[in-house]
Amino acid sequence: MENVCLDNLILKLHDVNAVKFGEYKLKSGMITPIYVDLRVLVSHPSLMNQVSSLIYQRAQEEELKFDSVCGVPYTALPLATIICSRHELPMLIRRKEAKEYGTKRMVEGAFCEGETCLIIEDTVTTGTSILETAEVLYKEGLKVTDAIVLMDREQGGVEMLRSQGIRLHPIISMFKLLNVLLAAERIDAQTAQSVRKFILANNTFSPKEENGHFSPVSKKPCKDQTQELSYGARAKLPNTHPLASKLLRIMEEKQSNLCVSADMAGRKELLQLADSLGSKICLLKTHVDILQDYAPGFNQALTALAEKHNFLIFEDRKFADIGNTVKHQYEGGLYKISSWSHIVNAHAVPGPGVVKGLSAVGKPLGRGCLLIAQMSSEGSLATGEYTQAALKMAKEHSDFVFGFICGSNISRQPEFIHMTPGVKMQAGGDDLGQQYASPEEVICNKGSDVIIVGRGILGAADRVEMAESYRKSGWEAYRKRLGQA
Ligand code: 5BU
Repeated sequence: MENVCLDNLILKLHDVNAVKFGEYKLKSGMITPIYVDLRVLVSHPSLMNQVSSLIYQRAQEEELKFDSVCGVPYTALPLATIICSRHELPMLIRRKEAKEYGTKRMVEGAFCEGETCLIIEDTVTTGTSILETAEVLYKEGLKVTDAIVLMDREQGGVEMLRSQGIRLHPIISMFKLLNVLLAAERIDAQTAQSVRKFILANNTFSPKEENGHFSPVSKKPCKDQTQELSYGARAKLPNTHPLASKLLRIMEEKQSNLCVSADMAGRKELLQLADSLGSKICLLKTHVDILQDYAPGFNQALTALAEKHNFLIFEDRKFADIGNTVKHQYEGGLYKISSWSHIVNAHAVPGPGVVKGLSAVGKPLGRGCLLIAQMSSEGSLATGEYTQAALKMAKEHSDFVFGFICGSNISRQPEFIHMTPGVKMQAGGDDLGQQYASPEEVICNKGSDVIIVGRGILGAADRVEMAESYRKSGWEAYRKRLGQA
């Protein structure tokens, strides 16, 4: 979506008083210094058209698959109408109250059980309006996997809906809106700052209250099984990165979606661990800079073990600098990471240059990269729009980026592999902000592909036995997701 186009829309929304600053009471009872009232849009046909186009464009960009469209009543109803009419898509209308007479249906329109409906909404604060609409649709046997919203107030709606199995795709976020209005001198810095403070202080969804992980325990039993491809089938897709294919094949062969995080200080101990757990894992994750006795021979020894036990090596280096610097950090220095680590990861924060720099070194060697789209630690800033930007960056560099570090399946593209750290049989966390979820939750409910386990295994009296239990739970959760268990 073009930035200029969005900036222009934001200014127009301000022109027509759809965005107001002052003191307003929301549906939830919260007093807010900014009010977004998109009901006025109906009086501005060109704006209605522009917004409808952006919503449809977003559905296309995300490659969403759906059979019908439903606008949350009332403001989004005419938007859905325009989209459906213009693109000849079937529309559904959700009734607010059941009819007193006749069919008593809560959803009007023709549909079949099992079909997927895309929800459209004008503004999201908590996400409950979308959830209410989804629940009405569920009762009729429909599925809801995605929703698109014009304006996300960034107060927890995305996270709340994700916890309920619905991906919310915002077009304008509150922070973006403030930046554009500030740059255009429509508001002063003090107003922008007070709204930002309000938004940050009033997040309506706290994952920690639920289970202290990236997002809370889903109340749904498991992801929709009909859309699931096996690891083996995903390995064969034409657009799957060769290294991702290799990893998916290893996972299928070894019946393991377990990555052990070998966070240890001694190289001998690390190599012993790799040898003893090698048969149970698809991936071994290292932090080479934790080693107190690193020596160049370590790389060869680890590579030999990876070959012996058929696992891949993932150096969790989290590159986060400009392209030119990461290129040198990846290739050179003491560790020469590119020479032995099949996979590395990078933060999206520097922009695409970080991927380009790493790719210049890694791609010719057949290496691959994961983008850190979310983190497991409490208070992580990698959420909402940032996660979406990481996703976009991955799609644009899929010749080198083949997946994500994330808390759940964020891309819906079976070519991408999703890996989740912060995994332990017992939920909870540590005293430095780590947050844990169980293998079942991560693989089955959240739809991630690989569990990354460190202390859950390293802290056990019998690491081999514990690794086997994690392998088993991760694999059972995957089979359950596929509908095979
Ligand atoms: P733990 O012992 O299972 O908590 O170790 C988790 C590992 O995963 C550890 O090496 C972290 O550096 C790594 N990690 C993480 O925990 N959370 C993240 O978001 C990312 C990496 Br990215």
